[in-house]
Amino acid sequence: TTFNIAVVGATGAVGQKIIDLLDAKDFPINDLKLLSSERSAGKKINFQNKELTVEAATPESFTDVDIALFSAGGSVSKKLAPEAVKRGAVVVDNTSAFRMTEDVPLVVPEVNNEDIAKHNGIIANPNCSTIQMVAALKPIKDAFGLDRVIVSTYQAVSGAGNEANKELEEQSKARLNGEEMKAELLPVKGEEKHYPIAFNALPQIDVFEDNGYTFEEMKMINETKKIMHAPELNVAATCVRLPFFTSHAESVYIEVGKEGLEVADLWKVLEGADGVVLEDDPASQTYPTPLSAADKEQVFVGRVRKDLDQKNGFHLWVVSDNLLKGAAWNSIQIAQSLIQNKWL
Ligand code: 11C
Repeated sequence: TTFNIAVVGATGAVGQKIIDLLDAKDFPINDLKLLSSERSAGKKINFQNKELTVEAATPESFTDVDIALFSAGGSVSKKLAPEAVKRGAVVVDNTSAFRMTEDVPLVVPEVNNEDIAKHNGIIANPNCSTIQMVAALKPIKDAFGLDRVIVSTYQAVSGAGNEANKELEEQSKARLNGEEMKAELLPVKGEEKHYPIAFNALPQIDVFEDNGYTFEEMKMINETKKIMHAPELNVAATCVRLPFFTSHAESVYIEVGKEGLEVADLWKVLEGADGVVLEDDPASQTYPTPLSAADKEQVFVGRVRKDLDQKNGFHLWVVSDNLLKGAAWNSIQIAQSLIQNKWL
């Protein structure tokens, strides 16, 4: 059996990766429809030796579509995802539009695949920095329990889209040429102030909430509890943007539900975990970095250490390609699961 697939946001950073993966994974496609905003409509994209024209997305675009993969921003999803569902499509939404909606499953297949079965037409793909963290924490939680998570992130500019990559490149060139760096986009498009990202670190990803946390930080907090079915879990996050293009890195402090564990106990469960690769050997300076994780689908974990004071505390370093496992690959995995389990 083959399926009619629509990609909404086909010209964006994530959309491009989704199209690449549909090809690389031999996704069972009957018809592929590439959709975008008016602005990008008309662009040509090659797919399996065919030149496809990107069309402006309208409600009617979803007639006869089986699976619609959305990554064109929250406002597009809010407007068009219900239209797609109305026309019989199942939506995998890569924006924050429906993640915390009660009857919308929020899924990382390695963590809560079975939640997909409960969908009512929309399945949400979590935020990139959340996905890689819960993929690493799930096997630990299953084996030992998990009481607390405190995470600090080191996030790539591509999380803010292709335009942010361009801004980093232009600022870097300007700085190296002794010219003034122009900051017009980061930390957040449309906010009052902008700061250079090149040669800098910005402790703001997305807008501030009333409680002093940014929306990115609140996404990590709320989404982690929902995906792990752990409303009682203590989670705190500090999200920081750094000047590299691909992969988010995270320093994660956890308190597990058991005392007396050793690093080797955590290594053991991480080694056998789905979608996780352990790269941890201080003696040979082995640990993942944003560059080493780029273009790979897995979540890489290193620097596992016991806290020196807290008996159930451990520290981990978690790195993954934010556009692949953090976005496109997780969406494709959800779509594959929908098909394999007959949950469409
Ligand atoms: C970033 N995590 O790195 C964001 C991008 O909610 O899907 C993903 C935004 C989202 O800027």
